[in-house]
Amino acid sequence: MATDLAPGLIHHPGFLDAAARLRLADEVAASLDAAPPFTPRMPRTGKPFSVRMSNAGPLGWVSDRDGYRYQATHPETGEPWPAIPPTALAAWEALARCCAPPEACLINLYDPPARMGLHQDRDEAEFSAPVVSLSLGAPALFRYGGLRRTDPTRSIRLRAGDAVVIGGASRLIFHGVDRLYPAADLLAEHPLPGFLPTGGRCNLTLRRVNPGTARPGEPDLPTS
Ligand code: MD3
Ligand code: FE
Repeated sequence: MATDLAPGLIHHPGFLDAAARLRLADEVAASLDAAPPFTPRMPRTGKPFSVRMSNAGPLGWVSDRDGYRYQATHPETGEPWPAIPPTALAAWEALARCCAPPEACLINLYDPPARMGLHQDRDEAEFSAPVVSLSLGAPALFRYGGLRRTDPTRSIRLRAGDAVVIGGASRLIFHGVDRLYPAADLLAEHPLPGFLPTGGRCNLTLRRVNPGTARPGEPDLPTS
């Protein structure tokens, strides 16, 4: 069922079944009620992203003129982020095979023609833990390459319910989202009441930000 796309980069097509996708969509809707989507901006230039974002968990990823960073509060409401959705937490437990609970769950909202340019995820202080990605809504063309921006790239389609685990030798590869595809099955792929327009996509990434404890079963280290 799972496919190794590259060393450390594992695709689990249909990891979440239809019931789990609906449950996660409801949990994300509740999370976004508490922490409304915001439009991130590029450091220095202030150019807005086409993807809207929110977060759940002790820390959230934000970007504005001052730069990229993780912080404990919503950039507009000043409130702490809500708890990570239970269905996403269960996916981390099943797939991450790692150290400590995730500290951040970044919620990306794609409303066509939103896209995400080729980038590395390197704002974390912990690269030994994997990133776990979950997709809902419309399919997307995901592109990934190597450790250098100019390395050759490959593309795969990510569909609703797919999980991707990004760890090991792939943790710092360049990747992005080139485009969305029309959802073939709105009932199965668009259980996103209220928080995305028809044809939209939602991606959750679960991350460690700070080093956790080395030994399993021990309480996690403080994050601040
Ligand atoms: C490869 N999100 O939030 S998920 C991101 O579909 C991000 O919204 C994309 O890239 C999305 O940073 C892709 C798959 C993914 C996530 C994190 C990675 C691939 C990755 C980190 C390192 C390498
Ligand atoms: Fe990324």
